[in-house]
Amino acid sequence: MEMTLRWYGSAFDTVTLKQIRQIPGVTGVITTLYHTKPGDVWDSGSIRALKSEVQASGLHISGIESVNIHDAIKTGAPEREQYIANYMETLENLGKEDIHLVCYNFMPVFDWTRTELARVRPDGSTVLAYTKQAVDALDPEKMFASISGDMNGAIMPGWEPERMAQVKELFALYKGVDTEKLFANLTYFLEKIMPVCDKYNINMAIHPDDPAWSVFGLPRIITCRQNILRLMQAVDNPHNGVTFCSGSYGTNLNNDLPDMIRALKGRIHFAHVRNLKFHSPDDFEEAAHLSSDGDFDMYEIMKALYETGFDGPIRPDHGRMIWDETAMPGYGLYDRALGAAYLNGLWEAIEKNAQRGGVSAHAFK
Ligand SMILES: [Mn+2]
Repeated sequence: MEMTLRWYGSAFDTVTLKQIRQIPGVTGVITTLYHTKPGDVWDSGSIRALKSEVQASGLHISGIESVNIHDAIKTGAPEREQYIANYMETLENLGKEDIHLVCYNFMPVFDWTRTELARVRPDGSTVLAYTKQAVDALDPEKMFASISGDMNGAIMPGWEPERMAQVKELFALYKGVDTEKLFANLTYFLEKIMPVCDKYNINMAIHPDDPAWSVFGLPRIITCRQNILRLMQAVDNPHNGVTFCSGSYGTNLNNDLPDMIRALKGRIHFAHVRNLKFHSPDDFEEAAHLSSDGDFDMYEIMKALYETGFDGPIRPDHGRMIWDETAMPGYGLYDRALGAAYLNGLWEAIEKNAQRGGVSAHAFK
């Protein structure tokens, strides 16, 4: 396990590499070329520049989140061949720069969906939140406008204004695409790119849909144990793997998170670990990482990762906005740093307990 933090690049992120370097136990960043659009080829020069900037800070690039997938690939349009070729070129350029992990998602139109970006919690912190009632009452074309005022000036991943300006057209593109078609388009894409992944040892790590159910009538497929295992079997190559995101799979209370981790043994290449607090199955908010602040048993999640031999990058996920920080919602420094320290503490305890065969520490004195 390597503890990392997501970083959007110096042109976009309020958090600096120097600050990340000073979080104890964090040795890498998960980053991206944030200015690129889905379908663009990432050139070697830009990848190299990003890599040297990160290395100059004493950190390294542990993986990419994300190389986004063009809608032609998701909808299975004829132009997908060109966009798959572009994607393969990007993977090749990343592989040549010794980058071996790519997180991506396969959600139509909207990436993650939240109905509030700054819900106030009892301690005065603010968090992202979701209520089904608010989604049901909302015209999807107005989704962006309804939350954009709370973005603190940031461009949020998957919610780029130019993309949202075309929301109507995007919905039209997905008209004939049901869950089976979407699944077939995903396996088609993965089968095409696996040879490049094999050649450069690149682990593809699909991020779950967030929330883990259909919104606005759009198909969603990466939502539960059954579906993700089906994908692992459909393209049965270890480079076809998973980003295990507890906060996304966890939106559906039917998902048993430690059980899913065990079922995905060997295929989890990247982990996002965070906690949620539910007020009802249709109303949840993002809590602090601590088990006691939300509804997940974070110890059991980390223990399942440890026991299945997980050795990839892990990162605290969305944090609360605390201590008067102004940053992209979910991506401030302070609460993610607290999350990293907490997850590192859990890991140390689990690891030492296992290495000592469960014998209490005083036996070694
Ligand atoms: Mn996540």
